[in-house]
Amino acid sequence: MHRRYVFACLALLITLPTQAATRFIVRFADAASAHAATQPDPAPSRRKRDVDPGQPRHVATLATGASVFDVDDGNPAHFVRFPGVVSVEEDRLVRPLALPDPLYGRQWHLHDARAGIDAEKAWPYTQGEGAVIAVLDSGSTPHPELDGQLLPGYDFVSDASRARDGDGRDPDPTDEGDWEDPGDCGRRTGSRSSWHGTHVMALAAARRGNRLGVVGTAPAAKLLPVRVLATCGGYLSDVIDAVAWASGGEVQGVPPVARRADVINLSLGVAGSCGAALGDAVAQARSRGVVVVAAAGNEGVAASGMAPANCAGVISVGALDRQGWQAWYSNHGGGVTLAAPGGSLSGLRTDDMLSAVDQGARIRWRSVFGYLAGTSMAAPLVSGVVALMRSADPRLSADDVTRHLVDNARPARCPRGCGAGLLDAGATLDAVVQERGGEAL
Ligand SMILES: [Ca+2]
Ligand SMILES: [Ca+2]
Repeated sequence: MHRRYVFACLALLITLPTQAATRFIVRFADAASAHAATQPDPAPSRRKRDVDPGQPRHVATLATGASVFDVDDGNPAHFVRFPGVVSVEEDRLVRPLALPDPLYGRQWHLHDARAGIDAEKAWPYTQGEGAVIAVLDSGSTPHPELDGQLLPGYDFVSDASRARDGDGRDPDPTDEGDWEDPGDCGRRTGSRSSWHGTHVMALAAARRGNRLGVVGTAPAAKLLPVRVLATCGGYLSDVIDAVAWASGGEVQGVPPVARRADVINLSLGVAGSCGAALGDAVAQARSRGVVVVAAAGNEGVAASGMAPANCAGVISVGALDRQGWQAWYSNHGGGVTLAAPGGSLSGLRTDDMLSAVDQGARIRWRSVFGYLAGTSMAAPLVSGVVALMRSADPRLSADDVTRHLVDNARPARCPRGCGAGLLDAGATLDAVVQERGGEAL
């Protein structure tokens, strides 16, 4: 199954016909012969073309002086009519040599015709080159899918008692595990470490073509890992400072970010109003041109009651299931900007979202892949598409980004409301490129 998808994707990247060869590269003995062969027929005759389908048509002259011709019936014998021909060879199709990512076929959220975001239509334009996605989350783990993807991030967890790295803020955003023992955080039962930040980051920008695992929505974008969540969550004050820092603002005691993010992903939330301080941080980020994306929440209630999804100017993302319908757990209503695949959470894991995680139940053990579901998984798909958009047109404002995402979303079955519907990477990138003027990247 996945092989078929991978090949479909390669065909898109190449966008050349694969049937019988009709193009030839021809070398001539001298410039005069080449010139004679590549000049158009001074008296083109429709009747002549009718009886001579093999008339080579000049396509291009190459830097080496050789010429490229199209021949309708693919027969190189037609070149005998040209004087001074030295060699005729087929213009062969060259393919990318990277091997496919073996788990790509299971990433229905990227390519399923009904429930996916149609990423394969967006990738020929760009895979996110030059764009930066800040992921404010539990931090990153060493994982081959993130090798070369991570910019120097920061640990904004100020409370050493829950940070598990023995201190407050520091330049190492590594996830130390967020497992809970029974009784922690006021909960009776314990839980395993989630490696939530790694999963979210790989959904946004896992490496593509590395013969390993999964593919991110914007696989050539860079990730800025910012740790704000630890055991029992994280303080809003740390999130506020992290939004400021990732968007290029000054934060006391923290060196400025080397490259400000194009988009900030917030797969986190708390019930209640946005609040003035968080609202200020979001407004300042947007004033610097940074797009802020937040998960709408998993409580099955109105998204308008969940911060930061309800902060003014934030793109609030609801979740759809494997069938492309509103996920049962997703927050909903007028507070949702649009929706993206988040997994069914039905017990059938393959209907959830596959991404990179660590296998450790408490501390890091080894890099693996695993399924999670939630609006936390939907948001990074939107953030990834924002990176594609910014890569295609860095001049897009935060409002332009929202408008394109909304205008190009697909209708989704959301009886309780999921904003504009299903995120559509292909249609959105089509629109961005068209508005840019259609010039090549
Ligand atoms: Ca620390
Ligand atoms: Ca990969």
